[in-house]
Amino acid sequence: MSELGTLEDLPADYRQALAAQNLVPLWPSLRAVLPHGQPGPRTHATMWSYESLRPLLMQAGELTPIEKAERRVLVLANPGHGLEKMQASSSMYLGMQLLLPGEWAPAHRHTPNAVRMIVEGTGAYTTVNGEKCPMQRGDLILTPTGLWHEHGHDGDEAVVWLDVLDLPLVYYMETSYAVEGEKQDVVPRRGDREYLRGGVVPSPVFTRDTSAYPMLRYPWVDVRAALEALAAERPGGDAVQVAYVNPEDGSDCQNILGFSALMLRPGETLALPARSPAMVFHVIEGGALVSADDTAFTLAEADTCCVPGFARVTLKNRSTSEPAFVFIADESPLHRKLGLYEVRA
Ligand code: 1HN
Repeated sequence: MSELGTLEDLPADYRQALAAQNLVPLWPSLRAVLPHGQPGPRTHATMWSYESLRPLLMQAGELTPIEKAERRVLVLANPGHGLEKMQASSSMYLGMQLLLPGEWAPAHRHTPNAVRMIVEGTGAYTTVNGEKCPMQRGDLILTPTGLWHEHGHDGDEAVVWLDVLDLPLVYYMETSYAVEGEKQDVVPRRGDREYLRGGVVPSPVFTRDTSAYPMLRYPWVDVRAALEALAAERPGGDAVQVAYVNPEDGSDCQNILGFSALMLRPGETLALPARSPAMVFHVIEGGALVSADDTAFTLAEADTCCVPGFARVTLKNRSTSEPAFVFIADESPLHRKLGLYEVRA
């Protein structure tokens, strides 16, 4: 690999003449945009402790009424991108959202896709295109691109959830915007009940749901039961992981980001192949050690971390007696669609 000329090699008047015509020489920056062998990610392996951030989130509840926030969120920002960019990775946004009893976060819809992973509390709900989705710890609720959504709270304790959006990508593409709406009328429909069992879908065929998002809520009780059943079926050493999919056709449940849940058996260590998409890990139950290349994090329940693409990731259950359950978000649907998906042995 030969050394390329730098900007400083060029005479100042030449550089000025280029800039005056909005021209830039490629060669001083060629290696930066095309590093050899593998990308140089801006995404740093970063961890957010729930125990540490929770008091600040509760303080936001005292400092900022919901009317002044619309969405009361502390963004989990990756310092590698600069905190002001509000991104966890190139394409993933993460935030911890607080809704207090009686509060209402008004209806809107927007181009970025969102999901919510419920972290604590009961009594809150999200209404998505008229379907009222109750929030329980560990549930995953989709609010895909273009669907109306609002959050309400009929209970008596603080409710917190993790928002995962593809906002950084959609914003980068200059396609990010929202539309405000009126309070939605609730329709009598529960996709989570209709699609409760894998292998069978509502029949007859002519009443099948042809919408792009037939299932909006994935209850944790069911996902956890699926993982337990898989663990009982599979020999140790096989990863116990389920993907959140569209139950009608088995495709990724959203277009850009992928979601899955993983069970680590007591004492289990899992080495993941290095893959091009960045990943987010959030502990639903138990505790896990996450290492990514030369960084390691000790995650307790409700902790979250992200790791850059191409990192060598190992997950380890911290307990030798209890299983650990981890929610995973990644950029793999996006990479696959763009033909950029890579796995390295
Ligand atoms: C949004 O609509 C929600 O609806 C949460 O709860 C976080 C972050 C950026 C843009 C839109 C919500 C968001 C968001």
